[in-house]
Amino acid sequence: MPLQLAHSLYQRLAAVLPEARQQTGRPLTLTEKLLAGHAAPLPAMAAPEPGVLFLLPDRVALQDATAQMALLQFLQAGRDRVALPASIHCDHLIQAQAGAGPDLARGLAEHQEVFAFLGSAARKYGLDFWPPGAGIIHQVVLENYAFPGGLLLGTDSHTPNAGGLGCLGIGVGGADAAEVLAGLPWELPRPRRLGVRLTGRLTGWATPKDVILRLLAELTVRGGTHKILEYFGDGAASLSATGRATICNMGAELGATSSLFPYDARTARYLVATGRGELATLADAHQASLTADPEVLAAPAGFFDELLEIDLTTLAPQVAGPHTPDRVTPVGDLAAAVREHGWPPELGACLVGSCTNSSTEDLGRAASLLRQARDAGLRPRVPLFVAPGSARVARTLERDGVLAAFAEAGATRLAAACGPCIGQWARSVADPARPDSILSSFNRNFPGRNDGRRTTCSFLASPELTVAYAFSGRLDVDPRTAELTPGFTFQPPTGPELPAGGLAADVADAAQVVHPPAEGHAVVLEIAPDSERLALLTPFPPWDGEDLQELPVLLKARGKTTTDAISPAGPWLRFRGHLDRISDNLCAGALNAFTGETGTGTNVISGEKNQSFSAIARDYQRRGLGCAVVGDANYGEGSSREHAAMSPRHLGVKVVLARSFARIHETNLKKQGILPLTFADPADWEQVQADDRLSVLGLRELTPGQPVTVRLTRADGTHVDLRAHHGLTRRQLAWFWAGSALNTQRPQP
Ligand code: MIC
Ligand code: SF4
Repeated sequence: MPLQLAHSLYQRLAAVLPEARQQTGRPLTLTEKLLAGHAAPLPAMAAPEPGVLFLLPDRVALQDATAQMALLQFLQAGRDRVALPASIHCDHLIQAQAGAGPDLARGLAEHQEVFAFLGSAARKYGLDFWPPGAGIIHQVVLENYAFPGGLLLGTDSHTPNAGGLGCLGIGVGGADAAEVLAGLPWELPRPRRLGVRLTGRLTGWATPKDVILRLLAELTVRGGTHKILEYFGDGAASLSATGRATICNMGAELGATSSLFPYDARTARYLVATGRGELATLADAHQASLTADPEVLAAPAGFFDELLEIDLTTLAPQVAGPHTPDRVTPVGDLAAAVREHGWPPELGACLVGSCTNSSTEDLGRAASLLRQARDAGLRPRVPLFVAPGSARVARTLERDGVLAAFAEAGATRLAAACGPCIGQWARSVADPARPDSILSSFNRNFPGRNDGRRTTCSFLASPELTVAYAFSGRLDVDPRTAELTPGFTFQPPTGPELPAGGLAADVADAAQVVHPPAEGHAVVLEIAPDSERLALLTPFPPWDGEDLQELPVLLKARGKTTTDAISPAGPWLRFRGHLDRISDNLCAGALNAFTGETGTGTNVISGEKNQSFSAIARDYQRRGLGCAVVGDANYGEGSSREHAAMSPRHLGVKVVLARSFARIHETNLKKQGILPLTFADPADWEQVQADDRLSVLGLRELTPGQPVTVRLTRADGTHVDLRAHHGLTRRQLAWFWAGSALNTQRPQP
């Protein structure tokens, strides 16, 4: 299948690239080639719009926590089968507690209903199904589905992981996926091109994680918005395919649309190691289409909107955190930073795994440190956890004795799943009231994300450093240089790029993919009418044709408001298929600018204070009122979860007015029929007061590119008018009128 997809794509690239060069009048970057190779003929309903691309992806990947809503929306399109190859991966729902075996058994029993629904939908509509234990979506995609030059959409923000293989991976909300699965082209504002030239070689303790942490320090969590990062140069060529995947994966933390490495011998080596030698041979024959044109590589400045350069030789290992991935400190400065900021120096846990850093190379190199420590008679000072990225990685590492090194060190082996990375962690702590620090090789560290405690200081680093710190046990003791026992200091980690015998081919039965039958008509969709986990969707009502008038402000959020704050995960993942139930978590982690509280506010109609936002919104709804949310900068940063747009929509939020938005969240709001507006002058955020009523005027005249007026009516009846921007294209305007994007696709009765 991937071979066939690749074959037809390479033919298409050969046909369209000369034309694309002619159109632009210059040589092409790799990003431009892949966008041109996937351009859709314009859909009949939309004339060309400046700056908007319509693309035909090659594949779609869904993970269990987002697949439920994506499929519930797909059902509404009334199709018999998905229109393109797609897969479902069960990885987010397994909670880490006692270790892989018991955790998987418990998870299977606890979420049986959801897995049965997803499995039946996969068989009925023609998707591959990867059961719990098979691995984390992005690792399984890298091993099986990603191919050089491909375009892959995934209902998860770390889908760009596939860029490690030269495959353009883009994270989307479930509504986007549902449309693409129903055969529609996918719409993307034309991204800006950010070139990153890598020179030199990584040395000592520096790893690919440090490349992306360096970029996070420089660009921040907003710096990649609406950009595709394209890496090249001899430094890029020196990195392994899985190391490249780490860098592309965490491009999501920059807010980037995607990240991409060119196809070369190292990509081929990974394809061969994962049993796809034929694909490598095919890609070799088309290498010119799968890398930037030589003129671009020779003089990149003229071909990218922005260009950065990193000399890998100068990179030192770094640690990010707490609370945000762009707060980056070189390890050498960490002890001083810990003292200066008063972060808890004691580490409560060290965790290796997640979709970012759980390859055979990562865990093999980390294990080299475990062996050094063992030989010196050392034991980790803090609980150490290890989660291989997939069953296949786990099997390979078992074969090669790597997991034995972790076991010898007393590490708890977790299932090949997301686990503590998404708050699926029954963490036992001696004193829950006492904040501590944890260190992981994950990609996100927002407050409350890992163990549900907002006070835990979560730090991120490479798997190698994470393991080394387990032996110093403290953030203020540099494990690279400290004498951890008389006469012993660590030597830098070492390990093979790929296992000598390739990745193990035979995976235990339970962790194998289930391919769908050729025909799914007779398959019954498993969804109980009285389920508390799954509920069929009722379409959102269309716009009533009126301006939004005098809406109470449900929340004015101050500071970083991630999707983890708008729709927390952890225990709430239970209700990802039940819109009404999950809406009880609405904005439970958002900081209320009026009161300084987190997750609660004042009902301005009844005057009741300290109410949860869901209770307030439900009360306004009972009174027949809608409401508005006011957000700060980069509102909706973090994940692709569309629950952060669907829950507000379900509870009556009509408009979100923010200083700026993260890309996926803004699209999710549009898709679900909420109006996302940005202040023309970001300083106007300050103007919004607790008892203001917010109106949006002139909605009938809403036009792409034209500003709108937001009126704040004060308690004393006076008003202030502000200018705001909406980013709706013509096609997206139709979503707003219809009440949601899906309403425009629904078969009419
Ligand atoms: C995440 O890392 O935040 C998640 C959980 O993988 C999300 C998807 C989700 O919320 O289900 C993401 O990154 O898109
Ligand atoms: Fe899973 Fe964490 Fe990766 Fe999200 S970031 S897909 S929760 S491992």
